[in-house]
Amino acid sequence: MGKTILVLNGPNLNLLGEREPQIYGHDTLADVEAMCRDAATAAGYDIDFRQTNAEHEMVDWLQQGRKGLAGIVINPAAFTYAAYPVLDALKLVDCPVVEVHISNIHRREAEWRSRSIMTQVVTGIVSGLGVHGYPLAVQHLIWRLERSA
Ligand code: CA2
Repeated sequence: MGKTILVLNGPNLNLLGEREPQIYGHDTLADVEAMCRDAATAAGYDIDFRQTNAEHEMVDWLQQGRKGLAGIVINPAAFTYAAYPVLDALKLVDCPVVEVHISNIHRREAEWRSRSIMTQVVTGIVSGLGVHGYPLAVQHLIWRLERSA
């Protein structure tokens, strides 16, 4: 198994830190990338960190990451709720996948936000721990790998 953890971010997360800080906090996506990188490099792993607003690009990245990755962390953002092509692509990967949401999607005002279609195929989910969920997910993937080695 490889030593790279792919961290994928869905639509609008490029604007993290600029809007709705009461829900998503003040950290930017660059801050999140640095947190993931710190968690990974401390254990000898690499991070490949990406964000896209395009569903086809997310599908392409998952297909490319089908084999050889240590793990995937994905915040599908609004793809969470209806992006079946992303769901199908997630089923193709051969590594553990952690779904991350910055907010607690189960206690949001809009009920539809709690219904993730991705949860049925991922290894696990972190939701509501703010941006700290990302490095925690990275650490978990490394912990699993080191334990099974
Ligand atoms: O809590 C999360 O991480 C979400 O996945 C964020 C998504 C939202 O659609 C999910 O329900 C929960 C994206 C939120 C919209 O994008 C923003 C980006 C920056 C600042 C505010 C909103």
